[in-house]
Amino acid sequence: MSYDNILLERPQPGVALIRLNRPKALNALSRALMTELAEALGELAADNEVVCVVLTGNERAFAAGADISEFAGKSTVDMLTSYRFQQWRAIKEFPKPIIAAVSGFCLGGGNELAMHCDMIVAGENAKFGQPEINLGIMPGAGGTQRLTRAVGKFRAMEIILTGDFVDARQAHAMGLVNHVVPTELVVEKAVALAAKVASKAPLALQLAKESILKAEEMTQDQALDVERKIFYLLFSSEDKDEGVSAFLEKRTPQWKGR
Ligand code: DAK
Repeated sequence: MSYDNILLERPQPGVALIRLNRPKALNALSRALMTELAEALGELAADNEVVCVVLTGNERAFAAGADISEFAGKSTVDMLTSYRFQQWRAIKEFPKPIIAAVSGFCLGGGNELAMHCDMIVAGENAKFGQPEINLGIMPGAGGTQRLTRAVGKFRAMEIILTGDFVDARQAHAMGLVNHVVPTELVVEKAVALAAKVASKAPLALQLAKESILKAEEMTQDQALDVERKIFYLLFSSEDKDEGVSAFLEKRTPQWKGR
């Protein structure tokens, strides 16, 4: 499939790289871009050659938020009837591990998009924020929830209520970011991390991701129950037999994703 607002690459075996590509608008998440992103994720979810995905922007911006020009003149009913929740659902429900490689501005819906990912690698020039308050609105794609869970109530309050940005080191100290690297190395680092992830058993990766996300959605008892059952489920996979045999035979496992 070909896209106008994103670029799709295969930098390593098992790894797909999506670059948001509206540089003149700091990768603002227009409806067209979000539609393409959702389509690309659908394509990658179904592709057995892809085990892990990296999502990035460019050096100046990961994404500066929703495209504000699309908000002009819109009413509540316009938003309710036309805003495409399913585009965000494709990201929320993407089954494979996805790593955000963030340089420059990562704001509003851009930060919410990064927080939909499973890990965040930041360049030293990254700036994270939820500046919706300056537009007279508030985060609407999970910012009040995911940011609060990531950094805690008091820090989330300050970021969302002031609209101030935090830099990469501050975001790392808060637990929003996995790694901070020189800006020019952010994609390289994220792809290397993705390649490491992609070398593991694909089914186990997907089910571990699903189980980790339950920690945010369920009580601990419920989530422990889900974890145990998912763990048992993997005992019917060929990769479990292969992983255990390879360990016992002191050789590298050959995963099938089955
Ligand atoms: N939308 C549209 N265009 C944008 C943009 C945005 N978010 N951010 C930047 N641009 C455009 C600028 O208009 C400018 O275009 P030209 O004038 O050159 O044509 C170009 O990008 C360069 O920007 P600046 O000239 O402003 O560059 P600066 O370096 O001076 O400033 C900045 C960079 C990032 C600080 C500034 O551009 C800025 O403050 N941008 C807006 C950031 C912002 O407020 N973001 C939050 C938007 S609200 C939902 C899903 C998503 C959302 C909500 C609900 N549901 C599923 C329900 C998300 C909402 C939001 O993100």
